[in-house]
Amino acid sequence: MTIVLHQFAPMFGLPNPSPFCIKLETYLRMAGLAYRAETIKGRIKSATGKAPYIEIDGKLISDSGLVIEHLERSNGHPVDGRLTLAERAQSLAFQRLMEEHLYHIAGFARWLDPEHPAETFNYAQTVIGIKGILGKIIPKFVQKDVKKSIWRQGIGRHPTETIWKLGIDDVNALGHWLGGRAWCFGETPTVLDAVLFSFVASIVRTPWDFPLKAATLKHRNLVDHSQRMLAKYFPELVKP
Ligand SMILES: N[C@@H](CCC(=O)N[C@@H](CS)C(=O)NCC(=O)O)C(=O)O
Repeated sequence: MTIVLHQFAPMFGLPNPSPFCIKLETYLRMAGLAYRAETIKGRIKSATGKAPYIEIDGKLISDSGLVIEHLERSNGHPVDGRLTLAERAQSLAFQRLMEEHLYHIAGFARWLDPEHPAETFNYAQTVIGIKGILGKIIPKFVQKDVKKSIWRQGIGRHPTETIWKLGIDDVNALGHWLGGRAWCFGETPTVLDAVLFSFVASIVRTPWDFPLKAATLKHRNLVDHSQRMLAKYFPELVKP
């Protein structure tokens, strides 16, 4: 069984600019599953048109959560198997908070932060990876598209300070919930640790300042947790 993980190229000293890609690659390392990572170039070939996706036994599976569910089931639940039903419920609720809510505010910071037009344009240009004249036009279109999707979701209809507040509320909830624990549940990291790491690291490693980042940095426990996860699962990215 060979797993091929299709994801974007690394950025900001992190395994990936996408929290969903960081989550899945972290999971593969947690579960000790051998895989080969391939960088997506051009159109995303998954059924959903989104990344990450994996290729396994000639089959494509997309959506980080569904991929993890599949791999947990086929490998004897190596990562989340020990969680109680109540812990699984908490894990799912916090994953949804980050992936379906905080994601849009973190995306607003990366693609649209009104205080950082040059940095966000640069980010778009780098992620899209198109050079020359098209590299000046296409990032603008993609930024407009991100704006439209955050608007459709509803968060994008608020004034900027309300958008930041909504994300800060999420991060405060995460920080207070983790408290002084090293990991989300018990003695070893689980899938929720992978998701928490992917979001906290994505926010604090974005190399410009915005209110959501400042609020996240105030939660020393969240920052330390993401450093512990990076050191444990991506030691090659930790500077000596
Ligand atoms: N629920 C999906 C979300 C994946 C997702 O939104 N990926 C983004 C990158 S962070 C993407 O591929 N966007 C490209 C697009 O929408 O065209 C998962 O967990 O994999």
